[in-house]
Amino acid sequence: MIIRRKPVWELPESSITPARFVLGRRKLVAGALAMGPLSALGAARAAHYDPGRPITPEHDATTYNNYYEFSDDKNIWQAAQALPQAPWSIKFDGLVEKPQTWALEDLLKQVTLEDRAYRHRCVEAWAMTVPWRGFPLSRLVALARPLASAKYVQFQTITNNDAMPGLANPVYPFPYTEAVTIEEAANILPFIATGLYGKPLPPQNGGPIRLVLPWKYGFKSAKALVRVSFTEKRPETFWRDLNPNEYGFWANVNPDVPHPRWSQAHERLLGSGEIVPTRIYNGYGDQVAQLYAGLQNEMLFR
Ligand SMILES: Nc1nc2c(c(=O)[nH]1)N[C@H]1C(S)=C(S)[C@@H](COP(=O)(O)O)O[C@H]1N2
Ligand SMILES: [Mo]
Repeated sequence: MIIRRKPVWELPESSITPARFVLGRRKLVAGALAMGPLSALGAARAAHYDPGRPITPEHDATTYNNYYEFSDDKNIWQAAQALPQAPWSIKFDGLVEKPQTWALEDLLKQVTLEDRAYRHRCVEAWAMTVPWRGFPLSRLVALARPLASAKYVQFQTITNNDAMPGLANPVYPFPYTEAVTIEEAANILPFIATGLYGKPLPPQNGGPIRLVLPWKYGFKSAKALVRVSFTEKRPETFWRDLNPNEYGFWANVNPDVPHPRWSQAHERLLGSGEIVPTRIYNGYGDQVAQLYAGLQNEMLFR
């Protein structure tokens, strides 16, 4: 039996399904919040949802990072401080009504920030639970105004050769890109983060703006976004380009589908070091499993 549970972060607007990316959604959300008991709390609602695990200590989440533009080492947080966080702009292009480039501060005037604590599961079998601040990806897509022909949303990371020494490594197909389907982008879970632990998103975690897809392996959550493109064809993505046998397009978390070189059954929590069982869709199946109905012939879990 499938029991429908409340979305994991228990915000009132989560009952609104953004089936269409319309700008009116912002008003709807504002209206729903105004009626709800949390309206006065604004962006400081972190306590109102329960990721079901302790929040990872901030020190661990901000000093143990994957960011190959800097290095394939986890210890990049100091080097990442060299990446200028402003001025920052984001380009929307491809199958859109009109290509646009937004200054980040102008884009942020168009959104309502909220806090969401999400579990994050790296494909390497470590995990963290962090309080992001940001806004739904569906809102960003609405601002980009895609055409009806757009089937995929592609995300591209900055390439700053002065600040990012890892870009010189010819092994990797930079720029780092990732993508989701337009249906995935319309789901309530995907998030665009601009903050972490109530602070601006630090450069090592993808500041000033990144993607967060909590039901997928962490590599899908591209950092330091400078371009969002809409396409009809499935775009190539960084890790899949590097090794399509090990890293696919869908990359949904599943403990029963091992990586070719290791098990995905368990994960190690940053901070405590505790080893806990991994859950299908990283425990977010109630929100996202229906996105994959009829796609069982695809490599959904790698
Ligand atoms: N641009 C870019 N984005 C990236 C990566 C990267 O190397 N470059 N690594 C990914 C991987 S593998 C993970 S697990 C997460 C790590 O995010 P964190 O460092 O904030 O924990 O970022 C993802 N986004
Ligand atoms: Mo990862």
